[in-house]
Amino acid sequence: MRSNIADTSITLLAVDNSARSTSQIAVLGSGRVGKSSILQQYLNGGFSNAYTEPVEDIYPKPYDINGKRRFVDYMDTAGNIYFPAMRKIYISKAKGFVLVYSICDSRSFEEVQKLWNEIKSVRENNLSIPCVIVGNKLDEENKRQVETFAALEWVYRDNLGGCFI
Ligand SMILES: Nc1nc2c(ncn2[C@@H]2O[C@H](COP(=O)(O)OP(=O)(O)OP(=O)(O)O)[C@@H](O)[C@H]2O)c(=O)[nH]1
Ligand SMILES: [Mg+2]
Repeated sequence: MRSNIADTSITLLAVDNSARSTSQIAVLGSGRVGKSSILQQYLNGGFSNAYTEPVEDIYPKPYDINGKRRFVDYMDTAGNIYFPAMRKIYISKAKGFVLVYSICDSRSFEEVQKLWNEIKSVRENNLSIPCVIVGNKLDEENKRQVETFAALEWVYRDNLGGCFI
């Protein structure tokens, strides 16, 4: 996971030639699939089993690229989107996406496909938008509802990057 999110960040910084020094990566997906946990693990190196209430939060992370300090704002979003208008803003503005589903929740897999379709319908040049699909809760194999093959087949067909964690 670590390398996939990091790769996404580097890619989007490399293509961002604007004067702004901040780019946004939106982490989207259904409620309780593990978006906040993944971000905490990536940014702080830790994981807690405690569930925290869904909040919309911004985590800036600095990167030194060619001697210049650039920031990536990781946007943690609420899965049970109470604010559809916020989702529309993320979808229209983010430079990159991490779309998360749980392998134990087939509806969450349908949701990431809907999200990607929405991104494609709103954004031009969507093939150049860095987007990583994450199948989370791999440790819950006994409750699996989404077959690895189904996810890989979709990711391959839609030219997306992916990982299972
Ligand atoms: N077994 C297992 N549990 C996980 C994993 N990742 C997260 N969880 C648990 O799943 C629950 C939900 O995780 P969150 O990270 O809060 O999920 P979220 O997607 O941010 O949820 P919302 O903020 O409601 O949208 C928590 O109890 C986590 O501890 C995982 O890989 N495996
Ligand atoms: Mg959360």
